[in-house]
Amino acid sequence: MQKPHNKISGIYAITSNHIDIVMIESIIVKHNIKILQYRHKATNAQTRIDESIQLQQLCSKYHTLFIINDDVNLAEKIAADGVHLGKNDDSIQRAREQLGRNAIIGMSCYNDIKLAKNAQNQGASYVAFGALFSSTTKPKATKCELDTIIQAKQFLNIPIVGIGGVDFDNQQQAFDAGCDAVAMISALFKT
Ligand code: TZP
Ligand code: MG
Repeated sequence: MQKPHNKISGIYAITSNHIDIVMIESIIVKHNIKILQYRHKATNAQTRIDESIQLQQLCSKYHTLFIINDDVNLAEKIAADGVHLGKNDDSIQRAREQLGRNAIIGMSCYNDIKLAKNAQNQGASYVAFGALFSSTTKPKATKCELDTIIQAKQFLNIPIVGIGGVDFDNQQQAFDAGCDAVAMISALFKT
């Protein structure tokens, strides 16, 4: 089994739909971001390639892990550090075959401990639970109680990422429950 990655800690930055490289760079520096995910729900294929290459270069400058949301083919194409999968995306096994043993593969587990157990068994590098708090970015996201994190922590040995409405005021509650990292979109990018 791979060793848990020590860069999956602290604030896990996820891009909003508007990519501003100068602003993202200042956030990486200010918050010592060790992992950044490119999440873009609307852009066309070429823009996704162009933006992800720019972000990849930025992340390598700061030794920040660079993860692509949903799209295993894009992650492979630009040689990102990994991919983040949800329930409608490729399987962990499929992503692992395509990206190789060193790729970071994250899995959304919503509020489902069984899903997290399976993800760990299938070789996920980390799991994400959420939404921990109410999220303006994804208002219809499944709600996940902090107690689910406390329970999940007892048997997971891969890092746990908390997501959904996490900001600088409530992040400590997520860390206290057992999150290794907290993912933020609006708290970082929507000022
Ligand atoms: N999954 C659950 S909530 C969410 C995702 C992708 C959005 C998180 O964004 P924000 O702005 O940090 O609540
Ligand atoms: Mg997804």
